[in-house]
Order: sequence, then structure tokens, then C-alpha cells
Amino acid sequence: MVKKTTELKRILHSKALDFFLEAHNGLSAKIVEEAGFPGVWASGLSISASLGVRDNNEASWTQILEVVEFMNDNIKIPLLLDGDTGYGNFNNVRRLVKKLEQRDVAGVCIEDKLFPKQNSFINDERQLLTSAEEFVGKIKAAKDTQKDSDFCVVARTEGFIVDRSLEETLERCVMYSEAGADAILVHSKLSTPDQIIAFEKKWDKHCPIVIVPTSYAQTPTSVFEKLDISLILWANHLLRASILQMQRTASQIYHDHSTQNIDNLIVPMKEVFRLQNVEELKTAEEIYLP
Ligand code: SPV
Ligand code: MG
Repeated sequence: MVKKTTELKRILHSKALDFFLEAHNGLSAKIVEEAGFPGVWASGLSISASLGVRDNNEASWTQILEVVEFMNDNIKIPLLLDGDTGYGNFNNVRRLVKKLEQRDVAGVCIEDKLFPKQNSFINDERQLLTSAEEFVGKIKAAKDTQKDSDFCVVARTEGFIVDRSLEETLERCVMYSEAGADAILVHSKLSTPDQIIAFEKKWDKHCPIVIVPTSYAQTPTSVFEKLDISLILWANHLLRASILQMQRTASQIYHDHSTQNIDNLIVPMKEVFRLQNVEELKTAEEIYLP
């Protein structure tokens, strides 16, 4: 069986454009896998939102780790953790990588902002970049810590999010790649892929490129295929789908004082049991219970 780390590395380096979908708990991770995706994006935004907190490192890193453990235990495909800024400095990154490897997580993405981070789509002045040098130290620390040479460290630049120039963003990413990053994630909050296209045209490193087309979701996927993008992260869509469905269901039940009119909004109980793999426990009981 191929290791999750090796599979993630293969996906990043394959010629084809691949897609990971977001998940935020064990159940949604399983749903991503069953849909056919080759990997899971463990989104910081989605995990924190599902815990009822903001995407500002309000959930501690060990609380995130606990959720990630449930997610990764429930899937065979690789999981790429959105590790925000690494939850501190290089030393926190080292400990994070150690704990992720102990849990068989395939890789981590860290971004060049300051801790505590702010979500990239919230416009305010606290979107602050760290120095390229400090971030290079984090990448090197992560790569020096990992024991499995296939564990992947994705370096994410928020250069465009904080309105830095193409030149500076490129310069940063060259440094990140040279520091050992296995891939570069270039984020943009524009409604068009213009920054990504401009970046990709000048990017002459072999390091694969990952993008998150949330704000420029209307762009046809063929555009990214031609651009030589390696991996697309659909970063928050199961969270947003579940919010809508839960709101509809809650409101219907509230207004009806009944659950009679919601069958088209919910799955049958047997689907819950299937996703929990109840059958396996029944079989095991036959073997192990007197
Ligand atoms: C996440 O999914 O938490 C991300 C992507 O970091 S974004 O929310 O677009 O910043
Ligand atoms: Mg995030």
C-alpha cells in the first residue's frame, strides 16, 4: 500500500491538474473520499467554523490536531493540513510536523502571515506578512524535522492578499522553493485569476503550484489546466453546503413543529450507519464477543 505522504508527493508532481476538496471533521473527510477526490484539504476556516470559532487561531493547535486525527483515521487518501502560520515561530512548526507525522498526516501548508492569522477574505489592516527570511526559517525547520522524506511542506504566500507586488511575491516564492518547499500555494482574493496567471507566466521553478479558486470560482478549470497548475483546493464548499442544509432543516422543523416535511432535506438513518461502518463492528462482534 502506497504511503499517504508518497501519494501526496506524487499528486503534487504529476503533470495532471488534481483537485482536493475541503473537509472539517471525520464525516466530511469520508464524504470527500467517497466522492472520488484523491485528497482532503483540512481547511483552517472550515474546522474553526465547525467548532463555532473564528479563523483567527481561536482553536488551539492541539484542538486542530485532534480534529485532524479523526479526519485522517477515517480516510485512505492523503490529507493536507492547513497549518495556518505554523501556530507560532519555527519551533512551533517543528513540533507541529513531529505530531503530524506521528498521526500519518501526509503534509502541511504554512503561510507567510503573522500569528494569530486572519482569514484572507476578511478585509482589514491586520493582514500582516512576516518577513521572507523568518518564513524561510519555518520551511527549513519543517523540512529538517520530518522523518519521512515524502512528507510534504506546502509554502503559501499571502503576498497578493496584502497587495504586495508581483515581483515581491515571486521573489518570496523563489526563496520558499529554494528553502525546500514541496509546493507553493499562491492565494488571491480577486474575482478574476489575473494575479495567478501573471505569477504563473513568470514562475520558472520546478516547484509545483497550488491555488484556491474561491473568489475567482467562475473561471473555467481549463484555464488552470493550460497554466500548468498542479493542484486546486476547493477550500470551503462542504462547510457552506452543510450550513445551508442545516439552516433549511432547522427552520422547517421549527416552523412546522414537526419533522414530517423534511425527508427531502435529510438522509435516512441507514446512511448514517453506513458512513460509520456499523457493519464492520457487527462482524467483529461475531468474532470477538462471547
Ligand atoms: C482555508 O481553507 O482555511 C484557507 C483558504 O486557508 S482561505 O479561507 O481561502 O484562506
Ligand atoms: Mg486557512
